[in-house]
Formats: sequence, C-alpha cells, structure tokens
Amino acid sequence: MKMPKDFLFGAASASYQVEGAWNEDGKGLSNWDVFSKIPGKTFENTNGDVAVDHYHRYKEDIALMAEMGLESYRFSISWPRIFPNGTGEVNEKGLEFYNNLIDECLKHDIVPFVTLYHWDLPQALEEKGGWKNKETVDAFVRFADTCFQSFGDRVNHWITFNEAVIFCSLGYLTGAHPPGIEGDVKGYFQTTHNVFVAHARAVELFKQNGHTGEIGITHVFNPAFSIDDAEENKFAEMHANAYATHWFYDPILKGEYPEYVVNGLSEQGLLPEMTEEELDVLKRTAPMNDFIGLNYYSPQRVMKNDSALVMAGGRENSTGRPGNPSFDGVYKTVKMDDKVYTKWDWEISPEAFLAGMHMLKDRYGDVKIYITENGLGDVDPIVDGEIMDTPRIEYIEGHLRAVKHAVQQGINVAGYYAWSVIDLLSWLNGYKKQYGFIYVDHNNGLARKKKQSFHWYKEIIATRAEDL
Ligand code: BGP
Repeated sequence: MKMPKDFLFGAASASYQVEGAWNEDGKGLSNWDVFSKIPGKTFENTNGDVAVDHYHRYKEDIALMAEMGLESYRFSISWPRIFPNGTGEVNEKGLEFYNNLIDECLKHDIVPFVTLYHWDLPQALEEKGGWKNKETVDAFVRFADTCFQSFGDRVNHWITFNEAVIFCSLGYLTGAHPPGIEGDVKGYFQTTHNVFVAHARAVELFKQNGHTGEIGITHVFNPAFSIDDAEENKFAEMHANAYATHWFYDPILKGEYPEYVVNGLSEQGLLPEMTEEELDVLKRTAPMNDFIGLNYYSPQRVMKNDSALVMAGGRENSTGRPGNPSFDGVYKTVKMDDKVYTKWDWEISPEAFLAGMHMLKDRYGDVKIYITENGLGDVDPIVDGEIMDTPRIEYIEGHLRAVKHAVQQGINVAGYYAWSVIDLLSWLNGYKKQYGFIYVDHNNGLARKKKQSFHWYKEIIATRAEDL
C-alpha cells in the first residue's frame, strides 16, 4: 500500500531550537533566553542565542527540505519576535521574518504547519506569573489573532500549543524548564487548565473570524502500559493514563475533564480554579478542533509505587532513571529488561505506538491525527566524513510502519512529522543529542550536510512508503 495522496510527509523544528538571532530585529527576551543562561540549567550551559542560525539561513534550509521532497514543514513562531513584551505593540520585523519563511516554503510547494507556542514565552509575561496568571491567556489569544490575521491567507494548518504536559510539569514540578519552580503541584494543574482555556479561546476566535484551514493542539503521547497483569499494576496503568493522557486530551476533545482525575484532585485540594465561563468555552469548542497532534517518542511502563517516594513526573524525569515515582506517588515508571532503549534511555516501541493509537480511537473516536513529532535522539557516527545515522533510519522506519498499519486499521492519521528536520538545540541536552536529517557542523561555521537518513526519507516520500 502507498500512503494516501493527501497524507503529509513532513518534519519539524521549533523557534528557540533553530532560529538564533535572539536579540535581533526588535525581538524581545523569551523565558528561555533568560533561563538557559542560569549556570547549570542546561548541558554544558548551551543556549539558543545562535542555535543553528535558521533565522539567517532559512532559505538554504528550505532548499534542502525541498531537495528531500518534504511535503510539509512544521515550525513555531517566536512570540517575543512578534510582541517583544508579550502584548502591546507589534514588531513588524518579526512579522516580516515569518512572512518570508512562509513564502519560501510555498515557493517550494512545502505546506507550512505552524505551531503558535513551542515554549518560548515572552519574559515580560513570565515575570508577571507566566501561565499561572490568567492575563497570559488573554495575551496569547491576542498573539494568536495577530498570527491568524497576518499569515492566515497562506497558512492552513495551526497548532496552538506544543506539549502542555512538558512545559507545565517541567516548569512547576521538576523545575527543569522555566520558570524553574519545583514541587508546586497545584500550580502545575492550574497552568494546564489555563493553557487549555487559551487553546479553546484561540480556536473559537479562529472559527468565528472565518479563517479557513485546520486548527488543533499537539500533546505528548506517552501511553502507559502495566508491566504485567497484576491487579495493582493494572490500577497503576489506569491511573497513569488518566493523569498523563486523559487530563490533557479530554478537555480538548470531549470538552470536559475526566471525572477520575477531578475527584482525585478535589480530595487533595489540587483542583485548579476554573470559572463557569472557562468550562463553557472548553465545552463549546471541543467539536471545533480539527485534529489532535501527537508527539510520540516512547511509552511508559508502569507499576505500583511501593516506596514512600513522591517525585515530580514528566518524561525528562521518568524514563531516564529506572523506578521513578509519579508526582503523586501512586505509580512508578520502570525500565524493563526485555525492552529496547535509546542512549538517553527512552524506550523504542513502534508496537506501543500503534496500541496507543487504538487506545485513543477507543476513547475519542475518529478524530483526525497528525503525528507532529517522532524521532531518535542520538550521537550520530561519522564514517569517512559521511553521517551514518542508520539507527535513526531504523527508528523512523519502524514508527512509520506503525502509522501505515494504523491507517490500514482505520485510524485517521493524516500526516507524519519527523523530529527534527535539522540538527538543533535539544532543550536540556545541548547540540550533542541529534535528531535531524540534516547535520550541522558546529566546528565549521554551522555548515549543513545531508545525512544518510536524508536520502532514505527522500526515497520514502517519493514512493509514498510503498515498500515499508
Ligand atoms: C519534545 C519537544 C521538542 C524536542 C523533543 C526532543 O518534547 O516538543 O521540542 O525537544 O521533545 O526532546 P529532547 O531534545 O529533550 O530529546
């Protein structure tokens, strides 16, 4: 089988991870510009000041994407480039950059898939309480509106937020991302709610203003599976899926929160502050979501937590080390002897990917799905000057095959975006952890070079994955 004609083969990036030009052309500070400069926060204190200089080299990069036959490019818009202070005056130079980027994509017949928020919050808003402050929600809606009006004539695919679970949990539970707060469980749930409301209001505005095209949200897809059939571990699985998946997907796709989590949070006094109006906007916008974006890298294997430990959750903390407890101490994620892991200890499982998509279909029906990220973080071997990233090819091949099976089994997957199109800054792992089809030589003026996977993906796209 060939993948359907309108299925989009793409690859992704995010503004802070590729652009650089952190203080050029009127851009304001983002929370990451500030956070990454606090000593010890990132691997070898790397930051995105220059990143891979996509801001200046986007033409060269898009030409390479075109050469690969890429059908769609998912990138994000840096909010502080458009509104240096988060709100107030628009920075025309910021709009100009994204106008150019979009036009360059279209020139090469590459469909731009735009993420509005991929974590680089204007620092001015972070200082006023960030996502805990509901004024950030209003500011986001204004930013979204500006993007719809400025780019909506050419952009037909919009993602409001990337991975709320990560920026909220790493921001407020583990402190690994800005604003670097640890253990604020109530704050964590409040920020997730505020983000869902911001999403819903942006979706409503998009539809009310008659913009054409599709709008949705991208979530981490980290389905939990019990390590065995023991009742207590099955319970851990149910609990993990409720808190890590249903809490995030239900308000978007069903327009209401999962009862199990609401009850649990109420008992502990952790339920976010929510108004009737907010609950209402979630309810009425649920049917307006055109798709859900899934970022899938690995599943979680869970079991009952038998220690007294309670620790912050989230993938950064839970897959790297065996036996990490969840934030509420009910379950823990474990590494299993019979599973395969990356160098960063993320499990590789196309089977769990497919099983997880079926779990979603069972709960949410035929909602359209885009795989908005999937890929292998690795240290690529260089042999005689060639970047031989065979493990990446194998990883993507396995997962694309799972997508193909999903489509054959009636799951509505409309596109696949590998993470990432080019080697870029890994938030906490610097430039060491590579994901791209295109290599960037940091010892040679950031020169670009095609990897083995570049040629492989080109062939996959050209044949519409017929041979997978
Ligand atoms: C996702 C993010 C991406 C990217 C990816 C890989 O959570 O949306 O921006 O960073 O994970 O993560 P890492 O760089 O930590 O390996």
